[in-house]
Amino acid sequence: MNDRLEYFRTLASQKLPLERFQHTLGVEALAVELAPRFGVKEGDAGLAALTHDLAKEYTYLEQLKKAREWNLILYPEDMEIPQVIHGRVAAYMLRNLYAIKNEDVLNAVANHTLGRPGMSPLEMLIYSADLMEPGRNFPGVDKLRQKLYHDLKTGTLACVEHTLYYLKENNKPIHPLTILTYEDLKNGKASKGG
Ligand code: DGI
Ligand code: FE
Ligand code: FE
Repeated sequence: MNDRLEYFRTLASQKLPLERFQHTLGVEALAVELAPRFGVKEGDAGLAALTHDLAKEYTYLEQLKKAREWNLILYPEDMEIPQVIHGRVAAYMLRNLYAIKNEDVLNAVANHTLGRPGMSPLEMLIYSADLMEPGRNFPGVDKLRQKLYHDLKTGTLACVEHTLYYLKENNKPIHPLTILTYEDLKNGKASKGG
């Protein structure tokens, strides 16, 4: 397992620009630190964190081309907001090119940008750690961190609320999955929540 983590850490360092690689290490550190608190295996948290942004080595055009080829387009908005599909592209590659079989890890990678209704603890952990890893620095990030340390589901809901607020403030289109994720967490229906 450690060999595998080392393999994907090296892969990320080779494929991603330095800043994106450092972000990846930040997500790994936070996700692995918090994993035991939420009953998540540290190895799964580390693997999902290290691989979540691997498809960012490709341009949006390349990501869209792969997503179309691999039937990963689920909503018309996926084409209109191309920055949201790199998780699904990475998960497809991890499954088919890198032989990762852990469905929970693959789901955590695929859904790290938009979430989905019924996220597992690992999916919520990666979604949240992505937004608040130590390298992230925006107003309110410490409050989000406090909430996540206290409770996985509340912390994840706060992350979705932050994203919705940011998107509305900046007049950005909101992806339907962002809304579905928000409503699901708000209604407390997330499966196996922390
Ligand atoms: O890949 P990262 O930069 O680490 O973070 P991410 O995968 O969570 O998000 C990638 C981008 O997607 C980020 O700029 C926020 C954006 N995003 C997430 N949800 C939505 C969204 N953009 C729009 N327009 N609508 C959404 O619902
Ligand atoms: Fe991402
Ligand atoms: Fe990320």
